[in-house]
Amino acid sequence: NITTIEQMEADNAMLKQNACAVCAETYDDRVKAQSPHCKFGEGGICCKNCSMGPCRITAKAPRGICGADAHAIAARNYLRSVAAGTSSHSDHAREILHVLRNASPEGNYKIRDEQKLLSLAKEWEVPTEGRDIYDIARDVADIGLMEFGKPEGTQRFVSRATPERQKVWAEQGILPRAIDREVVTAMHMTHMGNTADAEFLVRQGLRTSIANGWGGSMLGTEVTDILFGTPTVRTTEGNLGVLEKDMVNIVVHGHDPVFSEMVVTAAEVKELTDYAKTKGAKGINIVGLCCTANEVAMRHGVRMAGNFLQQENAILTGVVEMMCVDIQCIFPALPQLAECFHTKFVTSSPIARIPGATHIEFKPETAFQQAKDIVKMAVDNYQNREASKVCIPPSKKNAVVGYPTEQIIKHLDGVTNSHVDELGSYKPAIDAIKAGVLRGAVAIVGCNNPRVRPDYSHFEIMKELLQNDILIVATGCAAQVATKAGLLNYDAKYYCGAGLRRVCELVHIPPILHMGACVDISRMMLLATGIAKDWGVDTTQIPVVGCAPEWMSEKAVSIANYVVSTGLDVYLGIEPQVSGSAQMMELITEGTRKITGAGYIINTDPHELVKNILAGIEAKRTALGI
Ligand code: BF8
Ligand code: SF4
Repeated sequence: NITTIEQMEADNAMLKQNACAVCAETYDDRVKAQSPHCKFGEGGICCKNCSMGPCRITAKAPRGICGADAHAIAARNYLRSVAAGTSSHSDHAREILHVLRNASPEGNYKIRDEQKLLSLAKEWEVPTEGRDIYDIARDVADIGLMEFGKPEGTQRFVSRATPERQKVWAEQGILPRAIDREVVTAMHMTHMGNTADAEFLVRQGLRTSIANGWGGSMLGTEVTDILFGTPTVRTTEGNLGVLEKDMVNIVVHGHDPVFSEMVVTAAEVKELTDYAKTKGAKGINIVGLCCTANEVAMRHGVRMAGNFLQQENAILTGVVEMMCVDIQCIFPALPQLAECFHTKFVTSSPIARIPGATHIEFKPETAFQQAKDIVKMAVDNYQNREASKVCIPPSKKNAVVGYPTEQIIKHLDGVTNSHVDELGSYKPAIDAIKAGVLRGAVAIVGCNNPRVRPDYSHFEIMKELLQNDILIVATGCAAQVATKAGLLNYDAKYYCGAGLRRVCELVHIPPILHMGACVDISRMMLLATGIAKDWGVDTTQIPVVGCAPEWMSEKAVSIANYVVSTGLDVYLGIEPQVSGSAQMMELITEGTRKITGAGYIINTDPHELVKNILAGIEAKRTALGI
């Protein structure tokens, strides 16, 4: 029994009424106000990189004042998106590396996965013998931080890719140097008067993106696991129904677990839960939104209130005592909306300051005390809730989450005949693909987006792929669509084709594996790489592809580029903003194939996109002779 898209939309409509009742504006009002969208922006052919402009390309004016044409302008804008996306994931990782560097047994942050730290230390040749774990952590953090600005060499994690991939990157001149170097080079290349040849801008986009996927994001994932524990399989719930009528509800929203982990810990302090009871509440209910939800669900089973386009809806329930946010994907509209209710809106990072918010700058040295103060503030706000404004949609679903590569391998080991086969390999999955029981796998990732019917594309694509015996791995807001639908369940096997169902039963997994937040798409790159290595081929040969049905952010542009760089095709349900240049459309769909062996396939109709995906997977199978 899955929640249909119509049910989800009925919940939204109910909350919209709540918004109207308090005269609050929501994103759909602003979509109307912004429609129709600017055609120049949509096509990527508006340039304001210098003050001779802005210049817009038309049939009458095919060049900007400096002479840049549509191709140069669209490519420069596109590369700037990749640079911004790479910066976001990488700066997030850098913050966490600083926390690791200062971790101590007496401090607020400790090391929860020593094994993972030791294996990274080994990979980076940091001495471990007889050393204190925190000294090792400091050395590892220092090396990690050097990945951002080292004067020579390439990203260390590149050595984790298949040998064929490393060769491609080297031969094509897209091996990423220091992370900051690639971002700065991208900004430099796009400054007025530099590169105007679209192909070279696209190449730098690939290189900058690898500095994300095989640099910043991978560092972020590794260090988050070291500090907060590598996720394990656990059960939780998702959708707005996880908000509780008689509890103090705190929503943690954003991406950086350094903040949310501490809030989750503080909410468990007895003194505070007792305090909540003195205020008439049954307890404290922490729930997550966006990627923060994925992070805390995978490590603590904290329930997930929803994805990107539900951030306003959470406040519209009227039962959120506090929404506290860290970085990325936070609507600047939220403080104003919170004012229509009793909700306190708290920002915590200098990276994301929003007018109207209460700003409490979160510092690792004082983190626990600050988190306790924040939770207390929420508890104190419980008495201000207005009964007449309360409206919680009942919808919620059980979800099984927490499948990093370590857990996938563990499950596969469970079905391996350990007398004959080696443990710790993807071989059972490869055998199932070779036998055709599984046709392949698709990584479904990314946001939801009001440019299309929100969540619908995800939902349709997921259902159809499952029916066609395609295993799905999911992260980010896409994973939360699966959660809301009820597809992250063992029972979801009933929506699968016979082959996939058998695999789910044998390995004891749901047909959609929740691999985490968007930084954790790095885990997906390691998964594809592990499969390719155990198969004895390159990543570009295996029947595994990426799909972002409703992507919206610059992070997503960077991700799509590094997935393509890794040799995996990316199926997009939203068109990148380069359509004003035929050359750019050709470069992103076909041109990159000559560089990395992969490219985009774009189709805004989800049913057509599924057909494209299935054809792509079958073509890979045929090429492999299976
Ligand atoms: O990094 S999927 S809306 S929350 S950008 Fe944002 Fe998109 Fe959601 Fe996470 Ni990813
Ligand atoms: Fe116009 Fe060229 Fe300046 Fe862009 S860089 S605004 S195209 S003159």
